[in-house]
Amino acid sequence: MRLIRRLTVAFVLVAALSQAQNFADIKPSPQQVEWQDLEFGVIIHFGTNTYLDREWGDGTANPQVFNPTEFDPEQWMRAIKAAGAKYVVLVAKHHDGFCLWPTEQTDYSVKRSPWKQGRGDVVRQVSDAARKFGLKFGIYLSPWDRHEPKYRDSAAYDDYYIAELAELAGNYGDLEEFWLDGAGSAGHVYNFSRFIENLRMVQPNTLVFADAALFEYGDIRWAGNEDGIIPYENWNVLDRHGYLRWRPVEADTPLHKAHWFWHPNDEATLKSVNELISTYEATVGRGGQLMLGLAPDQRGLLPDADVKRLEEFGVAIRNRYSKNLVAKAHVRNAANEAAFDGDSDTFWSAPPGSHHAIIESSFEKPVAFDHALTMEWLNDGQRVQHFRIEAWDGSNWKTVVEGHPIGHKRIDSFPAVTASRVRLNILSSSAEAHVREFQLFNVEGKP
Ligand code: FUL
Repeated sequence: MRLIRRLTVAFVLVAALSQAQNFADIKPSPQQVEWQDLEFGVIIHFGTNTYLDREWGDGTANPQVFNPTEFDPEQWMRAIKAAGAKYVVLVAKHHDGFCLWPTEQTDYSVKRSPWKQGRGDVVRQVSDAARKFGLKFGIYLSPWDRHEPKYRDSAAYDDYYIAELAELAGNYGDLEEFWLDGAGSAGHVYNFSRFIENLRMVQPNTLVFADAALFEYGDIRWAGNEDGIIPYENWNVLDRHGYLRWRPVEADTPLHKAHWFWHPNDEATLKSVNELISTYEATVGRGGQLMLGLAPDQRGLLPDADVKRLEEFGVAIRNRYSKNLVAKAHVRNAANEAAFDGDSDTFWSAPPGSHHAIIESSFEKPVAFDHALTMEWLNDGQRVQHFRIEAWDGSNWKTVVEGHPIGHKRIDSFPAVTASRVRLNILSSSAEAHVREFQLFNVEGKP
């Protein structure tokens, strides 16, 4: 009898453990939910490369070249805020191995530079400035290190990297994001699990960014290119050889085409406002995060032209998406209001257990619109799997947009449509849909 009971318990356990995961059951962590709401961050590259017209330093640069004359990270933060970004990731060490903080692990750092007679700490000043401006702060610490002799010995280098990481994770406050970059590392064996276990000991809430192939347990994945575009339908759950994980995407791209670091006479590579708007719409507008690369110059300031462009970009995005016709003019309908109120902190739920639902927004007078913005409440998983935005032409519902994922945010553009009834038709959802926002805009100003 006892044996049978034991066997039954064992069977139930094995059955539970071997149950296949289902995409629809995977949910984000609270930290991922918070991070996805940030939508737009920047990554800052500054170091010996800035002084040597280089992108990838070979690790031989003399630390004496690092000598910013007007270093002022608050100037950076003002421009970052004006652009509308919400978090800042600083490259504390790039592939050349030069450390921007006075680490105890090597001499190859700001300690050997003439800047502040070797007593400066870029990481300290940048993290302080970010927080002063209400921006979250994170770190990039390049695994590939072209200077450190220990790099040739995997185990010794793991210890070195972990010691560097312990300094950064322990001394600069909460880290929103930790960037693991795979560039240059092909063939090198790292103990990534140990890196992250050590990080998590002191920073349990940090989200780890990594290329899906580099570190399988990362919290955020790479978009797969540096062009500022998510070129596919974007779902948050990723299948990695048999296990599923909520892993939202971050798309990194520099403000200057193909340049992460500052270079002399580089004005021509500065992206135009229109290019930045397209980038925004192809990243944030496709449910991902935009990570824009910024590069202070040899003074330690963002160049004036970059500051101006960041401001122009921020103004352009605010102008495009501040006049939401739905919240402004639709006829109030208490049942669906949470999706139409312009407030992304509220959300509308379809009836429990439903797999299909429609919410309609109507207007006293017809409105013209050429962009739609939809947001799904993802805390309980990504549920919408097929939807249409439809406009009433007087006798029929005409499809304006048809798509599959909505996700965190989705921006669709189309030739202007004029209608007094518009609806979000959720054709299929894995469980009842949750809609944070349904918004319409007339961006081009055409009737
Ligand atoms: C890449 C690096 O190789 C680039 O230099 C830059 O740091 C970019 C953000 O990541 O992999």
